[in-house]
Amino acid sequence: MAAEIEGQWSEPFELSNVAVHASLLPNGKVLYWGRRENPKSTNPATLDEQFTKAFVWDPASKTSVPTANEPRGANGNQVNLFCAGHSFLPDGTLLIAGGHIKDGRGPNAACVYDPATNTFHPKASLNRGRWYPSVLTLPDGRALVISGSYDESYTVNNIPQIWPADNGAANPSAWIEVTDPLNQEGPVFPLYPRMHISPEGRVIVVGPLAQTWWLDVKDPATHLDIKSPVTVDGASTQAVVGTWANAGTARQAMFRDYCPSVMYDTGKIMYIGGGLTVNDDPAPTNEVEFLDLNVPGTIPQWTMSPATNMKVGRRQFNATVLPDGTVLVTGGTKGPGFNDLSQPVHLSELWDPATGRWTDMVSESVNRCYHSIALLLPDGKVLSAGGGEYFGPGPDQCLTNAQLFSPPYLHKGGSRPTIVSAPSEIKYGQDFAVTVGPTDTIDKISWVRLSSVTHCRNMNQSLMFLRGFRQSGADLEVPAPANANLAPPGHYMLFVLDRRGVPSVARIIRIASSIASAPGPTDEEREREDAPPPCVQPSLGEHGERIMAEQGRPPIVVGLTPICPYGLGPCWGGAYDALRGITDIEVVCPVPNQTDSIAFVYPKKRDLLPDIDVWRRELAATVNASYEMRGIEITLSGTVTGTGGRLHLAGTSSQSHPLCLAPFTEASQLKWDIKAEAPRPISDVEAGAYERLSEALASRPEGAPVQVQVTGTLQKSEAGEFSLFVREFEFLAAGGYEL
Ligand SMILES: [Cu+2]
Repeated sequence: MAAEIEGQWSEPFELSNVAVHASLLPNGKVLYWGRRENPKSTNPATLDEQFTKAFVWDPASKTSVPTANEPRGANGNQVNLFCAGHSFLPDGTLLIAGGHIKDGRGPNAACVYDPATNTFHPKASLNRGRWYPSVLTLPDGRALVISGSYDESYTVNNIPQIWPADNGAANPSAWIEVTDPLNQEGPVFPLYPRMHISPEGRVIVVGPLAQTWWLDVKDPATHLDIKSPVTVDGASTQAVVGTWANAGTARQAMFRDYCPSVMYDTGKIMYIGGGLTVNDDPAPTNEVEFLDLNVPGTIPQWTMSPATNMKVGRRQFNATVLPDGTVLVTGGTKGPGFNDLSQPVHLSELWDPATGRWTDMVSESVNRCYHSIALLLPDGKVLSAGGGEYFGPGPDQCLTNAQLFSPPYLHKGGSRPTIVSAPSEIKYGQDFAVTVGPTDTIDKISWVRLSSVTHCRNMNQSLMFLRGFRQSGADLEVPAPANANLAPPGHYMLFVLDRRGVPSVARIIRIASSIASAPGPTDEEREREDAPPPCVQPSLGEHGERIMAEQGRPPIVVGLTPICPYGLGPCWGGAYDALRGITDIEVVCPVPNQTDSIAFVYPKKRDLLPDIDVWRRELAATVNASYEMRGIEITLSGTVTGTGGRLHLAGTSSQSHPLCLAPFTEASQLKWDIKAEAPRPISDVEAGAYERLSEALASRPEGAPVQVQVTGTLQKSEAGEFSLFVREFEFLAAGGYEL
């Protein structure tokens, strides 16, 4: 078929590394970096190198040059920016937060890349490390960083931060704390949250969680930061910034990870594919959900329909908004599991907002799955690159190549409209003059933010149309975006399109901000940076300890296996949300045990015998097949009796008849080794617990009840009978016979 209908891919060509991270710079070139210096190395130690070799690719010459220096943190140490988050600041520098020490353990470093000098510069350190954080540029030109994990248990850094603190503050280079969402009944956000700015200036978090959340940073009346008081150590009160609110809408396709969300027009968001579906063959979805934030006075609701679904379900893919407002998806895998390279999707699809339908584009020649990128270039083509660079695939799947997609609009014949002149900088709410080619009739003008993309997540992508322009001959009078909520300050591509939808080559234009970029730390500040700044709010780990102490009762332990290969820690946000949605559960400890892949919950009713079938169903209702519930361990108190050679537990409040007890075996072990995909070995003490209890019962004086607290795995037979596989027990003195 003709390229006019289905576009065209260039031949693959080589970059200087695997483009896991890529950003379109204000100079029209592309900054990119991978995981390590030699992506073809088979030495696993190289996966954790502690430096970054970044490159700048020039679309004109198709060549890459290294950056002039390598990034460092405020303490002067080199930093690996693999797994960082990044977004452009108003001055065109790229703010980069976090990175990689080990899988799960991000550094607390932050830096900027300055395209004018091709150099990295350190900025003040973050509160804790961040591996897989998201960064979003706010309407006031500051940057918000959320999530990312800080240790090898993948504990999420749940305290977001904003940089710089305040343009007028004494130490403008400092980060400030944003309210921990857990303090306002919010979630533990999963890694790389999907976020956008709404037309009225709020932050909206649309995924991967099903539930949508708002963050208000500024008071709309005063335009000052909202200060939320936080009680520290039960006594003094300090203020942190921002207020979280449940948006009152959830995506109907529920928890969907490793997929993109796109703001494809003012206040219009689409959340595309991802996650896994619930059926016998869990595969990523082809569903696409839409949220329109433009209707004032109503609570926006997600919608979806079979008519607007992609042809192919996929995850680990990219979505790129094109100058005509269409959205291109490229790459990904359609197989079950985290990143099934045996079922890659090479077909590209293009979504048209006018019809709501997807059209098949030509297929790319190579896999673009986990750790791939795609971004829009000023010439209207899309750069698709990368993939690989994690434990698992061989060097042949660590892809240093790239391909360029020319959308159908570049194959319509005739000439493209041209921008002859345009200002390099404009101001909010003011018209600006653009000169186009003498025969160009302009139908639309689009304003596309420069991409900054990694892990299916383009943190800096948005498109709006500059509507209401006037053309007189070759002269256009174009209204600038009315305010910074619609287009945060910084650099954008201006495209003019003719009636056929053919775009010009873009001009990159800056829209001014009232805020200047803050300077980096002074030498004196740098010396203090070895210790991260103290946090006002507790870490996730501290939260967990407090909740367990407050409860003062044994938790129910839930064995959960995530589909993601790194374990429960990095996939915890979705599980936490889903466990909170289970009817029987009152409280979920916000920290899981990464080592044994278990979570801790507290039921509404004491002595509850959870029905695991119900719990599994209710879990899947929120997170689809993203986690498997392996089993449940409970702790019950009661009287042990022996009938027919078997022990029973009686007298617990929730049971009408005694519960069968049984010996603990490896089959009933909940603790799970995710790497070995097997239960952890059980100890002799655990294996002998039932026997010891039985002996105790035999040795008791005639008629004396044995009061015990029993902990073990609960199993439900097909007939609906419960058994408890005794892992440990403790004698209770009260009311019974003390052994
Ligand atoms: Cu990664």
